Amino acid sequence: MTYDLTGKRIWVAGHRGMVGGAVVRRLGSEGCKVITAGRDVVDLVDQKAVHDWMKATKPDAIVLAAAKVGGIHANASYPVDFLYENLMIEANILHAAHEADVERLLFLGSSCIYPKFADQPIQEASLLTGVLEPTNEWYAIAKIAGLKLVQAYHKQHGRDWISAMPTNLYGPGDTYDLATSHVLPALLRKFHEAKERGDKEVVVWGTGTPLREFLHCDDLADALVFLLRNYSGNDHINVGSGVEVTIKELAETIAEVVGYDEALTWDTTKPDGTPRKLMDSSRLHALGWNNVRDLKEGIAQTYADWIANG
Ligand code: GFB
Repeated sequence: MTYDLTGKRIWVAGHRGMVGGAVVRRLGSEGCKVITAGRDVVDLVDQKAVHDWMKATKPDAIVLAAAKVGGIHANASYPVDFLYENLMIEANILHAAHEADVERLLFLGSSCIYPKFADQPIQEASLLTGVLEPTNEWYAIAKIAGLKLVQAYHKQHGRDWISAMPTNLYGPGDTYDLATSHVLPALLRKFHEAKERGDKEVVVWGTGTPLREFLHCDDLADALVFLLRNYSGNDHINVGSGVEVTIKELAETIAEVVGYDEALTWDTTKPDGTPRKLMDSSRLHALGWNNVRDLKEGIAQTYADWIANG
């Protein structure tokens, strides 16, 4: 299938987030009209507000990038926020989109939907074959419910809606608050501030042994636009980079980019989370997309952006 985006009115839900912002940038060159609405215009947790706004706006397509997201500590500390808010956002938007007859919708999940000990690289078929990683099971359950709801609308109502499951993301517009952020922005900030202050050590969480796969949000946005245009199917699609590093390697690369050359110490009282989550993105590659930037280059671009724009 080819869904022509030209002239389409596309709502990017969550445009103030890192992923939504990247999708808005990417759609800028597609000849479509991008619609955005801040929380002051429509509160996505409020069913009636979403319903009324959707009925009045009637987008042709939606990229559902709105979500309550955060790093390992935030996920483990605020289970209600991660489960409740994400369930409400996705249920409200999907149901209102059905009632407004939205023709295309792309829902975004996360690689943490897969079992903690899934075979690696993780195939789409691993979903629901084992127990989840406890630090983020609340978020994972919400995202699994979201992708199942997309499948349910597809199955029961023939909706041409799809889901993509990205790996760990980074890039411009990320959260740099150390209590809630993911590892990559946290370490950029920690090393940058240590360098500025002349500190002799930086404390990094966990053992440094977990493996993570990282993808730049602008590469993700490119893949999402590709899927919106070219993929129509009931199965969700993994979107990874194939670029896997240990947290120790990541920390060393970030220290190098920032120019911090003092000691790293490991706080093993902090959780490691899942030991490894490398996605198998061969289905995406077979569809025709494989366009990932080098990790160190992406980190350097992200660092420069943060210094320039905060
Ligand atoms: O990025 P992160 O918070 O998310 O942590 P997850 C990745 C790894 O980096 C963990 C370690 O092993 C952390 O212990 N780490 C080291 C740090 N130093 C730091 C630090 O200063 N801050 C943070 N945040 N981590 C999240 C899930 O898991 O991944 C979400 O909780 C979501 O649900 C997201 O799926 C993509 O990869 O462990």
